[in-house]
This record gives sequence, structure tokens and C-alpha cells, in this order.
Amino acid sequence: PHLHEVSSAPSAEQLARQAFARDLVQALDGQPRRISPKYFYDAAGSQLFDRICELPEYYPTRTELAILSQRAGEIARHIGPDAEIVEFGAGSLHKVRLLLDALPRAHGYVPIDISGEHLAQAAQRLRAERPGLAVRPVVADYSQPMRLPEAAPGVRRVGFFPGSTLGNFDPAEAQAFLSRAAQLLRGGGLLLGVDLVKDPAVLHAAYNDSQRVTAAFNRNLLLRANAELGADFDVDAFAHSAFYNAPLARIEMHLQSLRAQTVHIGGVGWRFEEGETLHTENSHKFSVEGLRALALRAGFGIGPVWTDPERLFSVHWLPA
Ligand code: AVI
Repeated sequence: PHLHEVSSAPSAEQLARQAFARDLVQALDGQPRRISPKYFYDAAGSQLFDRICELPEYYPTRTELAILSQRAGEIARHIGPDAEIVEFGAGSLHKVRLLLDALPRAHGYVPIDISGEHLAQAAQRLRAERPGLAVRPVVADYSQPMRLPEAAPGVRRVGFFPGSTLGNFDPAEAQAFLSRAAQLLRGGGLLLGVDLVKDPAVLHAAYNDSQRVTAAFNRNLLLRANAELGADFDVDAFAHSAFYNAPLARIEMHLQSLRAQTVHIGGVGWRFEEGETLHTENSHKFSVEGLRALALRAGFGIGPVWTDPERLFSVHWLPA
């Protein structure tokens, strides 16, 4: 008799859910409790992040956009013609448009993002705008070792990693990511945007906006756990907490339990005391010299750095 094959390979969505379940359980078991900020970015979280980028207090996005648009010509000369632009954590693809405008002869564009649905929609819009550009989106977690679609022979790969997302890695993860990127981009280079150390009051305001969008972004992690994993987080019983840890030069975001409570996932319970937190994000701030030392250790060369007049943000060209 003819045997029908029963497909048992899990879908990308199932795999993503399993990874979230595993990491959240590990976070709840741990002391201190800590989860990767990559889990913020489901479709709702990606939309909230786009709103953060437009908040008056959140200076990084508009400052970096101003640097990119004012220096586009100079930046394009370093990138050179016929490069394939590989963007790590592409999100909504706003920033790369400035770059692509200055690179009419770009060979192609490979946006990489963990949020598949969001990426597919953004890539579709970009294709419609630029029919001549080969757009090849890759849904992947670029914090892990990964493979890219084969580049055409002789094409230089140039990485684009804006927004200070590098700062969301721990120092060891940042070092590992940059080392992998230096190998992936050998012969090309990396255009890297990082936020700079500054007055803590400015930093504090950027992560505690008056419209409370950042709070909603932080709490979305719990909504996601409830929706995807059947957790029973009482979202209103966790406060958004964001503060600058000066010795470690980083903003920390936490979800702080407002009372003693027990949270369940799949029949297992975890107790939170009043005031106890789940640490959801670090956002490291850099000095130009510190970033350059990190890049050198990862195997990059050192190119020019562009900053705004207030030295809030920096964009680095790192030849690979
Ligand atoms: C994506 N990343 C660089 C943002 C940051 O500033 O660290 C994420 C963010 N978290 C709170 N507000 C924005």
C-alpha cells in the first residue's frame, strides 16, 4: 500500500515559541531572573518599538537618521559601488532607505530580522519602491551563528547595524557578534551605529517616556507569554522600571512585581515577592574609543566616526 508521509517538522513559528518557552522558564528558574530582549519583538512589540523611535524623549533614532542623511555621500564613498548591504535587525527598514538613496549602484539588500511577519511586509514595501534592487529578506536570530544566502561572485558584503542594537548584547555577546560579523563581511565592512555615554537625565527620560510607550513595550513581553505560552501573568501587577546603571554604563529595564504573586505556565508556578523583578533588557552606552577597541579585538579595522554636534550618538565605518 501507498504510504503517506506524515510531516512532523515543526514550523518556524513553533520553533520560535519553543525557544521563548525554554528561555522564559530558564529566566523564571534563575536568580536573578533575566530574559533576552529579543523576545520583545513579536508583531505588536515591533510596532511599539516603531512608536518609541518617534517619541520626543527617544533621541537615538532621529539623531542617527540626521547623521546618516547629512553624511550619506561620505559614507557611500567608504562603502563603494556594487556592495550587497546586509542589515542586522532590519525592523521597519526606515534607516536603510537613506543609505540606499546614496548607493544607486548597490548590488542588493539582505535584511535580517527575527520578526518574520513584520519583515515580510517591510520588504514588500521596499520592493515596490525600488524595483531595480534585489531584496532578499532572511528571518533569523542574528545573535546566533547563521548562514547568509550566497553572494554573487565578486560582490562585497557590507553590514549595516544601526540603532545601537549592539548595546542590547552583553559585552561578551557583543564581542562574539562582531567577530562573526567581521568574518561574514571580510573584504567589505560594517556601518555601525551606537549610542554614546551622556548625562544620565537624558538617558533616563529616553527610557521613561511621558506617553508610557516604553512601559507598554516592556510589558508586551508578558502579554506575549500569556498569548503564546498560556502563562497567566497579571500584566497590571508588574511595573515598568528603567534606570541608568552608571558603573556598567547601561540602561537596565525590568518588570517589577507590585505585590507578592505566583505566575503559572503549564501547571508550574513561580513566586514573585513584592519588588522582585524580571530583568528584560540592558542597553549599553559606549565611548568612541571603547567601541573602537571592541571592533579591533573582533578583527575589524578602524575607519572614520561621525557624530552629531551634541555627541549623543555615533556612526562608525569599520573595514573588514
Ligand atoms: C533596539 N534597542 C537599541 C533599543 C534600545 O534603546 O536599547 C530598544 C529599546 N528599549 C527601550 N526603548 C528602546
